[in-house]
Amino acid sequence: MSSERSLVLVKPDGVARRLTGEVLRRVEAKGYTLVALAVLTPTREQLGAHYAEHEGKPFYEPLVDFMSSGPVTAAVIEGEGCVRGFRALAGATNPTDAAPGTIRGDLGRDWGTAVQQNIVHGSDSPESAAREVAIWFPQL
Ligand code: IDP
Ligand code: MG
Repeated sequence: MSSERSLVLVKPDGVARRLTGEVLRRVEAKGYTLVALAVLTPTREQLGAHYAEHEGKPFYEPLVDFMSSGPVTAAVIEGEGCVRGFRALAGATNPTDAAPGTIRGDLGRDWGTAVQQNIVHGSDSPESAAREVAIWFPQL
């Protein structure tokens, strides 16, 4: 019995484009379980904690601006290997390079913005997932 969990976000571009259902459909079709779900507009403080590793990078301020620009759908998913598995579903960070068949490859593109608008976030390790779940779902 695995209880590996990952933190998935449908970013403001994905929510605005009505892609939450499409993202969750792919998560469920893959076989992962939805453990928690919320729609909220994150604060800059919350995003500062979530993206602490990127502080100081050229895209950091545009990233926080973008991520706080509107509602996101936050989800905790569960299943053996789901951290790596969701990253595979999401595809490469740059949506221009992301392979067809992936969320970013099928649904994303470069819009010429300072930060890549790439529809989803997924935790990059089980340790990151634990840290991120505590930020987005402190009740879990
Ligand atoms: P990830 O979301 O694939 O894990 P990270 O390197 O953690 O990618 O970067 C976080 C987010 O910051 C990305 O999803 C993307 O929106 C944005 N980003 C990352 N690198 C760049 C860049 O070089 N230019 C513009 N935006 C970037
Ligand atoms: Mg990342």
